[in-house]
Amino acid sequence: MKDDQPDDFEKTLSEISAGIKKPNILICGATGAGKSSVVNYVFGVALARIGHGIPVTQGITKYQQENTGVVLFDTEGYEVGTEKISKYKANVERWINELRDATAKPSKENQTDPILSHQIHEVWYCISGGNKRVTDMDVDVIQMLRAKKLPVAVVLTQIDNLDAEELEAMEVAIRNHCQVEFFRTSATDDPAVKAALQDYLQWEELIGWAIDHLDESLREGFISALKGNLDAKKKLINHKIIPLYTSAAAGVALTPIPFSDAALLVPIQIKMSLHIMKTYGLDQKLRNLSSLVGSVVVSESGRLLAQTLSANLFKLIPGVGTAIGTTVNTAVASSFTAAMGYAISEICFRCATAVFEEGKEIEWADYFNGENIAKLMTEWFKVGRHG
Ligand SMILES: Nc1nc2c(ncn2[C@@H]2O[C@H](COP(=O)(O)OP(=O)(O)O)[C@@H](O)[C@H]2O)c(=O)[nH]1
Ligand SMILES: [Mg+2]
Repeated sequence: MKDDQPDDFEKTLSEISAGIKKPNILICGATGAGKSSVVNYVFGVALARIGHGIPVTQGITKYQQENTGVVLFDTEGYEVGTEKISKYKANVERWINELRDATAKPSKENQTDPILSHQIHEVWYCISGGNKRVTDMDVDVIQMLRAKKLPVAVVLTQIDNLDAEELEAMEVAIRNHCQVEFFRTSATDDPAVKAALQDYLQWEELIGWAIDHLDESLREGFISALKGNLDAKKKLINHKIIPLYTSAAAGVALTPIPFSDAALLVPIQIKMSLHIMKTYGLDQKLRNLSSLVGSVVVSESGRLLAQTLSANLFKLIPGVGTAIGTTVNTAVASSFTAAMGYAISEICFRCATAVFEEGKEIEWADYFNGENIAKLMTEWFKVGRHG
């Protein structure tokens, strides 16, 4: 392997990031409503860590990281009973109007993709259970946002501060006055409180709402930015990401290529593998992981192809045809790449489960190796592609 390859993997990873469109999410609510806690719970602490934000206008801070798939706009909020209350609504409204004007008149910096980069795609409006009430101000701001045709969800936060009756009263108030969907949450990390609230918490429903209200083109960014949610990530990988690369692989073999040229598929497989790894958030966990994953693909791809051939696995794929003896055709190229994608996704899923959900320290090379990839690829050829 050349010395400069690890840098190439980093570069590929940056290219992947650059190709992912990011939704802009506006986080509203009073000071202390729990906005930062919601963001940390859903996306992980790294995104909203103090000091990372850039003020975009008075009272609104933008949180964006190159390798994270969402852009968050955190509003400073308002303290109940101060003159900031009236300023808050005016501020947010003015800023949304300015964004829309900028979108309507493409300028130098937004000409590439004005619609996507210069508007708010959805609003999460936090109302704290700690305050035990929905204020006129909340209702007012929510109605203003709805009038602008923005998708708005109320995040009813800190429900651990409410008894059943108080919760019911707040829900009635939100239903009657806000007329938007709402989701009950608590960011408490007390296991006993969490267990007691289990039937009430709606984090998953909030995330489902958030995905449903984003344009298809923005969903990958959102899902990849989520903390955990490994099943949603796996689904995205299987249905959206791997197919991009199997098509690319098929394209390379439109005119069947000799087996000796199968290395032409390797760059596609490397990019696919890094894309999968990134979607599970593993790139943020370990910088060197990209070179490990990349170099395993580089060194194993040829051997995996030979093994797949000698085990007659391609025969299980319709459309492989008679050319199998000497050349890689589109069916071979795409099924081989799909099988590898499945294998890498399974391995990354297991790593992510161990690292993020079980808090384990793992030896990456125990997971990422030719033997594990081969085993899972065989599984794909035999059963996986049917499920
Ligand atoms: N009991 C409880 N406290 C919370 C919860 N979420 C946030 N808090 C606390 O409420 C305060 C304000 O939260 P923060 O997320 O900073 O609110 P922000 O000002 O809207 O960003 C902090 O002291 C948090 O620790 C929750 O779900 N339950
Ligand atoms: Mg905050």
